[in-house]
Amino acid sequence: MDRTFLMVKPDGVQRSLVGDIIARFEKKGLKMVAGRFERLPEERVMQHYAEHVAKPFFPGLKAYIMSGPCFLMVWEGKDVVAITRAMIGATNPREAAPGTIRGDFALEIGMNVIHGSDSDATAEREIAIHFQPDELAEYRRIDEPFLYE
Ligand code: DAT
Ligand code: MG
Repeated sequence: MDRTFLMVKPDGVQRSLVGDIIARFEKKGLKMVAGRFERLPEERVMQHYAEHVAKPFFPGLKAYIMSGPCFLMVWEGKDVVAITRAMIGATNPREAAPGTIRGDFALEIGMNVIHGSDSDATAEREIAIHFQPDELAEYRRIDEPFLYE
């Protein structure tokens, strides 16, 4: 089954949005297979945002992402990367469509509530940065026969 790495950022945690965000993915039919509440160490922030370290916004992004605990998750489902990116919405919450997480819950690009992997390759890389293989649970959702045809 396809997997992705999702992370509620410190603003989402501070604003008590973790439950609402998890509920959206659960109700969609996706399956959470790992979760951890954690303030990210600098080393993993640098690995996670390797593609952005040289950009002008990176110092602000790093300070923000380390400013408080995040909620880190791995989710499974068919086409889970594309589905969750669509549910998360555009990077800039001002441009994110209503009904998306960023469209409904945020105003600023520098505090956009949630991270989601943008491809299968990125997902594999990000899951490996943040989780050990034995932290991913294997189980069936009891409603799977009514989710997949
Ligand atoms: P996404 O999180 O939608 O995958 P991204 O990978 O391009 O977006 O950027 C990672 C994060 O960096 C993004 O969620 C918010 C921040 N960011 C991106 N572009 C920015 C900008 N122009 N100014 C401030 N922060 C930015
Ligand atoms: Mg990205």
